[in-house]
Amino acid sequence: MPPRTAAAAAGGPGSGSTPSRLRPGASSKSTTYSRNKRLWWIGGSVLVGLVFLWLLFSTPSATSSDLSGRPPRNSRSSAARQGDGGATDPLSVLITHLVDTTDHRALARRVRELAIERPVGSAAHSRVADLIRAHFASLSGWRLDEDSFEQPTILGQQRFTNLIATFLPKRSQRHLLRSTNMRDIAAPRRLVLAAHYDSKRFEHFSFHAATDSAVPVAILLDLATALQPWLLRARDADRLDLALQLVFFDGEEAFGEWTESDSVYGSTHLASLWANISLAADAAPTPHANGLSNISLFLLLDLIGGPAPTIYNYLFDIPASDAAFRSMASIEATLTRLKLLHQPIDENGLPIEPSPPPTDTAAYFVPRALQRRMFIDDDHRAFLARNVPVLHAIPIPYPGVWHLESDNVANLDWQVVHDFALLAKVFTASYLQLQSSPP
Ligand code: 1BN
Ligand code: ZN
Repeated sequence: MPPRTAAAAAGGPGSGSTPSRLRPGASSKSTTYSRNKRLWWIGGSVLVGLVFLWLLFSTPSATSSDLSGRPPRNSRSSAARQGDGGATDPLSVLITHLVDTTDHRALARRVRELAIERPVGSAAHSRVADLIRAHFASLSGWRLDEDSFEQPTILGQQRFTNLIATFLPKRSQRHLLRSTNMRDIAAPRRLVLAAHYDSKRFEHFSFHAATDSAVPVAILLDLATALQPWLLRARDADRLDLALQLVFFDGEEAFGEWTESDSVYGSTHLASLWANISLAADAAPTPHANGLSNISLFLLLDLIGGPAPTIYNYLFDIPASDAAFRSMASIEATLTRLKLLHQPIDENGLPIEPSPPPTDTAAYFVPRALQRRMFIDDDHRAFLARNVPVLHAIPIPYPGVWHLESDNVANLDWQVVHDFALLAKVFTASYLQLQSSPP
């Protein structure tokens, strides 16, 4: 874009129109007038040219949907295809290919399967764990590890099982650990995405915990399926630098009132397990590293699926957390510009026709400056305490249905569910630098 001051410098009214009486050598009125006319003509032409150039280059990112008018309403794929024509930056191109990877019906079906009463120790809790196991058994390239342990609680001895799905880069298979056989953490670096699959136990009603956290779990399962072809291609070409790890925590919820000791059982156990594993120097960024020090980012999704969530940069004082938050906010801005978020859809994830205007297009990730760091207790506690960079994707305020019987599928905002599924996929693909062309 030309600098705004250029027009004036090149002869606009502010410069070339210096009054003749002040100009040296102005001898007669007519000569002065014709010279002035010529100067005005040149200055005016330059100004028109500059305004034209400014209009051309100031259009944000020059995507074809921006330049050629709005894409057809409610057509996510057509919006993406419109983006194909003009969006040349790698992120926009990647988005145009990723936008159609969500199987909307499958995502909605999965949320319904997961959003059942599933407190630790119940049969439904085991069934949900089996659903997650079966999901990864049906994919290729993923390994599933389990961290199972027993611990006393106020409701007696309980068994917890964290499920850890890992997609390893090629090189980690060469860099086997010397000191342990835990290959799931043996990549040079890891991106960890996490959500909890247990639900809080309530005596007097059946708590389905749809936002807490059936939706985040379903988003991670969708992400694993959708990115699998991209991951396989990157790994086989030895272009995948980080392992992608999806962690499904057990025992996030307290058995009684939430306290530091009665909560986050699964994540506390796994963080301590990984912290006590010594990684061989060639599998970690620093010598004497442990199973936490090669985690580049720990992204925790919680309480997602209610209407109009706003997530703030809670941990802005940690550089890697701040950078991750800003990257997520910038991805959201790009998706919004491409008209791929806030599109009205029904409970099956299908566009509503004819389309009502989007009800709310406020940003989800709000990069507004906060006065001080904010810590909302959750499954990241034990990781943050050991200096793992965290992006905590939890809305403030919590959904209105939080820990109420009404936290069920009927009260989900499906637009938000699908928007976060897309955000999570684009963020992950961008973080792992997956190639923008489709596999
Ligand atoms: C999130 C979902 N949490 C519980 N269920 C964590 C939390 C702890 C939220 C204390 C608010 C207060
Ligand atoms: Zn909860």
